[in-house]
Amino acid sequence: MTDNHNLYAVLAAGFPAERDACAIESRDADGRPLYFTWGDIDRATARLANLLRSLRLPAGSRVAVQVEKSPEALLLYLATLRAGLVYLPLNSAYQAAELDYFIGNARPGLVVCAPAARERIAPIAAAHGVRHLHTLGEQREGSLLAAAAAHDDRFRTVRRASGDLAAILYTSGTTGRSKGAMLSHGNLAANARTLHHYWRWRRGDVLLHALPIFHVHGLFVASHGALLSGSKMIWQARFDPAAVVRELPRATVFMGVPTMYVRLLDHPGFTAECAAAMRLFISGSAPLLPDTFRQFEARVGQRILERYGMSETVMLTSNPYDGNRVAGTVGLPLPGVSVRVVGEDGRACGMGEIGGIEVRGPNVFSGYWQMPEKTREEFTADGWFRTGDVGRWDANGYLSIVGRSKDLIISGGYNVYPKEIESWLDDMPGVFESAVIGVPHRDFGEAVTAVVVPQPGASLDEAALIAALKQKIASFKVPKRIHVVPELPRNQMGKVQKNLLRKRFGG
Ligand code: MLC
Ligand code: AMP
Repeated sequence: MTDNHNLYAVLAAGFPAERDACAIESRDADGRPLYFTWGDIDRATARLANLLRSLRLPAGSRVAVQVEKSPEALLLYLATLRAGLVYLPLNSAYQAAELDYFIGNARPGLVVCAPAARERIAPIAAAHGVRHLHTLGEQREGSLLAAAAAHDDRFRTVRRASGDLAAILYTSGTTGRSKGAMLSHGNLAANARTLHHYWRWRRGDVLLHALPIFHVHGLFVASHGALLSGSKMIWQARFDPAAVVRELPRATVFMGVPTMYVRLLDHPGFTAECAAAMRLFISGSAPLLPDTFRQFEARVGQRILERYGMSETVMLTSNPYDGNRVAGTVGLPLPGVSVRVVGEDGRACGMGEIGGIEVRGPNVFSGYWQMPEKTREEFTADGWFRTGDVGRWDANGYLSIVGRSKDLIISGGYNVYPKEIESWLDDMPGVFESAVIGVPHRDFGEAVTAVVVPQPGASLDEAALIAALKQKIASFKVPKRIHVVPELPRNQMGKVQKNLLRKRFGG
């Protein structure tokens, strides 16, 4: 046990004594294996942390990172923790306008981007007064590692208090722009320790890591689990069902979003035999359809463990490790996490009643970056965080998520905020107004779909609108279909009736 609350120190306490054992196994561009030992993690993060220290950034400075997934990207995250700075991961699909907002809002001291994006990002960073810019490519290229190589490979991990900020994760609200959820070293450590026990992480586990590392799921839940238990990760830069099937016989734990399970089940090589060494498949970030749960059990002979969480809170509930894993539920509150379901009258709901899910615990974030009012709005007077999800308890105390009070679409595990897409569409020439909805989709769970009304006399072309949006925003946010209609259905209050649009265009 360490008395330094720096999350890196907490994780490193779990590293094995055999420093030459493999911690991360990945592949280079030609498919040749690359191995990183626990000693390599210590030395590489020390070099990077020394480089960060040499920049003399003020305490609490943000390090904004938009790079493709690589072992070095994970090392940069760990080094940022080690140096006592604040990590700010950005989805690699974000485009200039999106980056301009995040960088302008967070005002990082350092931006790290892909070498190919340097020209595009440098002016944005400069416009917001960012003093330092480095590049990091998928194959170790770029200025960051070159600069770090000149630094000492020993570093005393900076002391941090439990409440000190470790990371900011941007997540959108129902109105307005994205908000940066501020997570402390203590928030992340509490959740990592809880999941370590709850999911029975053990030495000798092998995590097959195929998730992106710019969101909670891949960066925290998956990586922290393996690091804290001193377990090896097989690192895949992107999710490819064939590559997962190839490596699964050597793995014991896999985490994925429901889309990944749907795609694995579509792969003929995904069989009980190839999963024979696996002890745990975990799903989260979006609802796992009971049908997928059942197909998976029939094929593999194991039940997927579904859990529930969010950027502001990390993990909240989980189906049990040993007990019954129930399709269509997200299980029980994790130890130390309090969850209540609250009706419109403000009273706690009993079994079977539907209400808003509110949570409290050491894992819950302290607020949104520089948005005290938004923070106040999302917490109740007695300190519970309103998740914006709507749920129901069953007779055994399992929680089901039955909807969302926030207008949010979850597509393949990525959140898309209709309001944001509507404002981009409304700015397009010839568009009078728009409504964006999620419709059921076999692969992505929900597909972003837009319904637009042309300005009088204008004619709109679906393909041209989609192509124009792709120039502006991350392509996972771009509607898969855009329907042109003469007018949007409205209720007496003038509010667009999205339920009618979902009925009409959801089929
Ligand atoms: C990719 N595309 C998507 C998409 N992902 N479209 C809608 N929804 C998505 N999720 C689009 C691309 O824009 C591109 O469009 C085309 O599909 C192919 O892109 P790709 O990069 O080849 O896609 P692919 O690798 O197949 O990605 C699918 C995926 C990925 C499921 C592997 O979406 C993914 O990794 N999802 C996981 C997200 C995640 O980690 N969420 C955790 C959030 S944390 P085009 O038109 O350009 O060809 C959280 C808290 C919690 O929610 O509880 O965990
Ligand atoms: P994010 O803001 O990206 O962290 O996404 C968090 C949201 O994902 C939650 O508020 C839920 O709406 C959703 N979510 C996460 N896990 C699950 C799950 N197992 N089932 C249903 N929704 C989930």
